[in-house]
Amino acid sequence: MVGRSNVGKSSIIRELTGKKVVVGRRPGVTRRITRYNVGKMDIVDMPGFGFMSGVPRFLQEKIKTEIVRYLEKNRNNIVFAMEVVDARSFSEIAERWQQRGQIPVDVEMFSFLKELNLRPIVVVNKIDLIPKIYRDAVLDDICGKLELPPPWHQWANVLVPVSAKTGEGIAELKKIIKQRMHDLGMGRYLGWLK
Ligand SMILES: Nc1nc2c(ncn2[C@@H]2O[C@H](COP(=O)(O)OP(=O)(O)OP(=O)(O)O)[C@@H](O)[C@H]2O)c(=O)[nH]1
Ligand SMILES: [Mg+2]
Repeated sequence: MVGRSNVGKSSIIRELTGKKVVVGRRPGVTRRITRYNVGKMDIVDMPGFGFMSGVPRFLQEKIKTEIVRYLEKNRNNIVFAMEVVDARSFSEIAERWQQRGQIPVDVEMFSFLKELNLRPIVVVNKIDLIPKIYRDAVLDDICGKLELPPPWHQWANVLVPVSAKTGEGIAELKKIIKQRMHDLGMGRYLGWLK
């Protein structure tokens, strides 16, 4: 489970597993790579990359390097990755990076996950904060930035809007996870997912 700080990675793990996962209001709550055992598998909660309150910049860089190294080292043992983005702030932050001529860190991470063959699912969290009439536009925009040609509906097995707060979309996310696991012949390891 990767993504910028404060996007709701830990909250989603809590929703999926019912485990007591520490979440928090400020970016930088999860500071270490944390494994939650779910039967024969682990769900791995990563620290967020990008801004973290009270964490100096060099340490933020160090955390990003740590995440990249972990993914490279364990690529053969990772069934798939989930990259969480914040529905409300993703586009604005990405545009700020693009204006500076840089590739947004979450866009870079998405390519990296694909390169490593980790079949990333993009979980667009905090969808509760987007009024219903704007949701398609927001999701199309996120797709475009990730180089998945819109409309977003055609990526329904890659990108899923959810709210860890209201539970909206969690059933769809579970469906995608189940499908992936079945496709890989790993359906018997799904006991943890209700
Ligand atoms: N409105 C809303 N808030 C959410 C949602 N999911 C998480 N939050 C809130 O967002 C904040 C961050 O949640 P976390 O789950 O700790 O986020 P994280 O990505 O694990 O953060 P780090 O560990 O700091 O990288 C908390 O205050 C959550 O309650 C959501 O779907 N909607
Ligand atoms: Mg966390």
